[in-house]
Amino acid sequence: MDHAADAHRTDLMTITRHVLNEQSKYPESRGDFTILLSHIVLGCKFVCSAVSKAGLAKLIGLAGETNVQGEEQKKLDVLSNEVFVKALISSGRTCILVSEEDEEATFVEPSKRGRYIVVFDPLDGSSNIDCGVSIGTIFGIYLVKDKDNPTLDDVLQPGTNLLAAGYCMYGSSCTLVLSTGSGVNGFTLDPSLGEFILTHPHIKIPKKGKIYSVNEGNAKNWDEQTTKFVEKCKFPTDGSPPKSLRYVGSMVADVHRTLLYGGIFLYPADKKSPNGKLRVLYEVFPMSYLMEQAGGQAFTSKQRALDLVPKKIHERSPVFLGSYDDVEEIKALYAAAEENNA
Ligand code: FDP
Repeated sequence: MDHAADAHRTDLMTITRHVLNEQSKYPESRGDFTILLSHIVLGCKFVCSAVSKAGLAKLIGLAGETNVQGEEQKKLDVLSNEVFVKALISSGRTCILVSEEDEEATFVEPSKRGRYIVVFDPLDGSSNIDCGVSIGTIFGIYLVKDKDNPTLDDVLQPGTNLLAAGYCMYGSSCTLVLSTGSGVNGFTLDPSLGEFILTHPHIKIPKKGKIYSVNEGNAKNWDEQTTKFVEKCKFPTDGSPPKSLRYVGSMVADVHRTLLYGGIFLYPADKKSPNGKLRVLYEVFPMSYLMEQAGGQAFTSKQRALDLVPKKIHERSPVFLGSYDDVEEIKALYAAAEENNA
């Protein structure tokens, strides 16, 4: 028996303990962020449980509604959204919520208002629900300027203003990855304890990866730079071996693998979708923030992704994110094209 390992295991770093430790570095902190996070964690635990029981509980199936992006909403999306909205409002720490499922931002009534803005996609990767493939929740947290007078402008901030971001992946295990601005940590839900335990401290993305992740079915509509980049992944000209292709079609799963193994995830613009598919506030920003915090990069084809200033809450943007060197390559292709056009 490995007593040393067991002894180690008796000192469990739960996500709450971790955030409290972080908070203690700021003496002026009043614990509001820890309270907010515990409500997000509650939402994640609920969704995790609902996802794992979905087949049994016959939760799968259309709810008969269509969301703002014109996609059919599944019951689990509806349920997850309701749970997160209620958990966030009841935390008493939020003032504006932006959810992928709701057309308008939710302004929390004054009696329940706090300082934080939460942007989130309660259940991302919905096309994978019915077949039981990994899906996830993505969230980003901002501070409001004036709690007594919150406006939509408070939400339309660049990603560089994020205070924290994370995602929870409902896969073979339930993993919550979080950054509060000083690195990235991963926590795995121990179902017997009902607690997220720190299992992936200080995640650093490899500087260069061996995997690219993209929906190649869209290739005929890509621009020249994306086409060239993917061609180089398959037929490298520098003597390196070709990269492997992995694409789940759930952003959380594809980004999680990219974060741990390295490589690049891309959802570029194409002729049919000139702004790409992914939403700036609750997909591109949180994932770009995590990538940068882990030592990687995120690029839109024009600029650093976190520098975008969205004009609408459901705005979309192309994105290339992952290992530093891999993103550097696609940046170079766009820079060269710009030079040629100048
Ligand atoms: P989904 O449509 O299944 O909800 O933005 C949502 C998203 O999934 C992402 O999770 C995923 O990365 C992407 O769309 C997949 O899009 P494609 O099916 O066009 O590849």
